Amino acid sequence: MKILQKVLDDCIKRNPGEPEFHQAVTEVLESLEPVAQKHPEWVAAGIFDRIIEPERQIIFRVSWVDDNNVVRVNRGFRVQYNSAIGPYKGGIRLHPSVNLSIIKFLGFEQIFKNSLTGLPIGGGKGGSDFDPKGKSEGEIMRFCQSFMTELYRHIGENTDVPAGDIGVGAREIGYMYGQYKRIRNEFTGVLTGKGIPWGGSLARKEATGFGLCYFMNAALRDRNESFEGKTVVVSGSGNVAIYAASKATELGAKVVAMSDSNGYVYDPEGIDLDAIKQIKEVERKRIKEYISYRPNATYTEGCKNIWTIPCDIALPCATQNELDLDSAKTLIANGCKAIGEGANMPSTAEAIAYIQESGILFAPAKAANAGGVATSALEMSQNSMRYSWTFEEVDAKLKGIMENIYKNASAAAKNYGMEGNLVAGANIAGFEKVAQSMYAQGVAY
Ligand code: NDP
Ligand code: 2IT
Repeated sequence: MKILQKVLDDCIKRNPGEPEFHQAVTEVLESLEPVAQKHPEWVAAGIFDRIIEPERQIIFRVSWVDDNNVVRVNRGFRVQYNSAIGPYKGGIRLHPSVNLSIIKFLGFEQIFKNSLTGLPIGGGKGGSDFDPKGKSEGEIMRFCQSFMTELYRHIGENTDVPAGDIGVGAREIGYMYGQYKRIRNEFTGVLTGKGIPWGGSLARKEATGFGLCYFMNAALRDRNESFEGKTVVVSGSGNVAIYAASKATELGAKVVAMSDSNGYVYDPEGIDLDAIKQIKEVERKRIKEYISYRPNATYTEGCKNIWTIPCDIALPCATQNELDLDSAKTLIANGCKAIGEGANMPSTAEAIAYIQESGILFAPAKAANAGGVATSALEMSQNSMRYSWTFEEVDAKLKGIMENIYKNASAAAKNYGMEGNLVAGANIAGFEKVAQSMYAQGVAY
């Protein structure tokens, strides 16, 4: 890197102790070096220095009372990263590992992902170190209400529109939406991932997983391949994983393994998704329960070794850095031909370098998992129109968006002489639109 090395060095120095954030920024700036060379006017306008700095970062106290009447305190975050092309948009994550580094890496990636969708949404992310595991329904509700009691003043349908992420699904969005409405006294599309009877979009729940498979299908088609007859391993068993597994199965593949943070199940006859949904969506239990539904399946404690199961296609759909160099080597040695990232930044930088060198298809998160936020933007459109589309209408739009993202990321890679490199292609295609917009809007003196 010639032009952008200093931008990266300064960023790392200025944001100490934020490894996930450094990882995300390093990857993006490395891919953008040829763009900086081609656009000296963007360098002169400080676009690169500005895009890595969040427009606004909000950190707040969330206090709530547990079932034993004990006062508990968590930390809430909302990073409003970039609003050049639309209101800040991105999920809220509830997980004990949440800290500023994680929210910033997610918010930063969201800028480019949202731009890739072709829809008018800026980038943002939020969350808390609250651990939903083992909490009662009442505790979840009181936490979500308290979280929104602070967050409401920073968001709005034209300002910042949060949604779900790890630990946040329709239940949590419901509690947050109720509290927003109570405080503001307005019924507005301020959150997405809402329940269908109160302004949610059909197919939003399925969108990230379905979108991942639509993206992979387009990329496989370009290589005269498809899901038909393939063996697939999906990590995670949450929202993204379940609907990725469902669409992969519908497209003719056999999903043989899924996981949670405790371990993984291997079912050589093909995962029974109704059983997974019952365990995870209805009962909110651990994946090891699966073996009581399927006697021929096995459960292994520890989630990392899921990548030792031979497969044609691997879809990491759990969390960041879940697929490291060793896992990448094992997958490829076992014959894996394609990896599609459903989670955000699930592969380490070393794993990505190895996978790309091997020449197999690698679909990066920013492009491949953009279907969730794209459908959130469709939910915003429907809310603005006070109207709703059918499942089939939303699903068809989602499919078109994912195919377009594949086309645009491939074209950008080719334009810059890196044909087939979807990491560079997605970063460049996502960046260009935001850069043009920031440039056009000028710098405030
Ligand atoms: P869920 O909370 O529904 O599911 C998360 C799954 O990942 C669970 O199986 C969980 O296991 C597992 N998991 C979470 N954290 C860890 C960890 N530290 N180590 C191992 N496993 C873990 O979340 P989603 O399915 O919504 O999100 C999954 C990924 O997809 C995340 O990276 C998220 O950012 C990304 N994503 C989500 C979108 C969405 O629309 N929801 C859109 C685009 C990306 P356990 O139950 O044991 O915690
Ligand atoms: O990472 C993501 O894109 C999401 N969690 C979805 C965000 C959204 O606003 O739907």
